[in-house]
Amino acid sequence: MHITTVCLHPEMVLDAFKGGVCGRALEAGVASLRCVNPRDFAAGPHRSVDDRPYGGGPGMVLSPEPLLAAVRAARAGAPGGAPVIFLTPQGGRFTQRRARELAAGPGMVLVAGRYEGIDERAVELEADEELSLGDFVLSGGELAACAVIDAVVRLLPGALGDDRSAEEESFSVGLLDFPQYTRPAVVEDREAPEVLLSGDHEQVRTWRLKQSLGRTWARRPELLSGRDLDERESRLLAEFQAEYDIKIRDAKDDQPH
Ligand code: 9D3
Repeated sequence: MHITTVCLHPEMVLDAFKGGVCGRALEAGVASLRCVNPRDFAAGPHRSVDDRPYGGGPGMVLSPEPLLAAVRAARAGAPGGAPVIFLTPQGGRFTQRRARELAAGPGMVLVAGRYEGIDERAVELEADEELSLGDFVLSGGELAACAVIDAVVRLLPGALGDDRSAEEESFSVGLLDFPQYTRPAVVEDREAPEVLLSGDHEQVRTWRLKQSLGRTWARRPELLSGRDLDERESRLLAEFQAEYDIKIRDAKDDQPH
């Protein structure tokens, strides 16, 4: 996979992948990562890449010409069919589904903004798509580009993280993770769940599915609305809900009246 970022702080992106699963995948040649800096395409003695917003207001706006030149250089070096994606707060939400789609393609050009934003004409002329990470404010698109790269590269064949069994994945798609435990068996009077130490793999699988269903119901109920539960899943969730009810009652009993 051929990945190019267009950004004013290439070191932010390159340094983010010096280690870890994705860093190793890049070293192994599973994907390539290059950066194109609009400043290298800026004219004038100051190589300026930003200017004051037309209409007034705070901050600066990324100028269209150096950005367009950088994006076009990046596009020219990318495989045909690699989408040019602008990371902006106005974009559609980046999802695991989009990560899987991108991982199945030949590459991507990720354009990160800075300042108050990007001149809209550059977006209109070159963006195939706009993506956002969510409703919070970053100080630039570089970290958003890093998040997209990380989510995509770990899915590529040959990257560690692509080795999760299909069975394990299908078991819990769309659900929150079950809780994890490791040694020691007791921490400050809190025991690891007995079933996990039992060695009964079928019971462990069932307990984990129940926890995933229960936590999703308790914390992210909207994830269950788009999902049909089979008979076994419904029973496990009902068990979780009954136990959850008892826990809430017990917690209330412990409160001073
Ligand atoms: C939404 C805030 N904007 C109006 C006050 C100003 C502004 C702040 C920060 C405009 C751009 C940015 C930089 N953010 C990104 O480039 C960005 C981003 C984000 O801030 N949150 C979630 N996803 C993304 S993707 C790119």
